[in-house]
Amino acid sequence: MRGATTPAIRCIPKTVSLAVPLAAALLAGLAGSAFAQEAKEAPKEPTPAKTEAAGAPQTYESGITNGKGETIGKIMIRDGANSLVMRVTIGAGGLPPGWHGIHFHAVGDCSDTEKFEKSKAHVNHDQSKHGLLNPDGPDEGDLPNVYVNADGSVNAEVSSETPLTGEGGLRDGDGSALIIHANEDDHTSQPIGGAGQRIGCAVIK
Ligand SMILES: [Cu+2]
Repeated sequence: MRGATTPAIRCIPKTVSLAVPLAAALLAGLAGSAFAQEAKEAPKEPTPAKTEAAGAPQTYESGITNGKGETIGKIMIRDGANSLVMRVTIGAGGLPPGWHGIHFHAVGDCSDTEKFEKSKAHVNHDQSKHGLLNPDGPDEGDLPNVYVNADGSVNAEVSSETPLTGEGGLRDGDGSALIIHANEDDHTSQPIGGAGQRIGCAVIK
């Protein structure tokens, strides 16, 4: 009997030793799922990073096309902090040196590169007169002139209160276009301050 009992007793630790890793594995599994639960619940608490992301300004970019249909630069539009003012950055090359009128035109179509007439008149032009210096202006398409350097490059930043979204906004159904004119805008005379031909166009949609 002793001979038979001893191996049986010896067997117990072996069984236990097998059961321990199994139990440990189960516990580890439970602990793992508990951690997973905790990780899933953690984002419920507001974090400063999330708050910043929600309030981050929207940035919109679009290429500027010249009269030959070539891309000569880009515009970047960014919502301002109070969403009333937006910032427009223009960077381009290959333009005639000197002052140039730029405006928001009513339709986001730059496909007719010869004249860019598909972009139509200024945004909401019928609601007020053209010109930042006009007592009955400005219209919502008006923007300050930009200066092109001797090498044909331009880097400018302007701001506008024209709404980006909603009816009549720059990004309404048919969009709008930022047009670069051949000449300086006098910001007084009608309809476009003598700014002349349209030589550059960027779709805003
Ligand atoms: Cu114009």
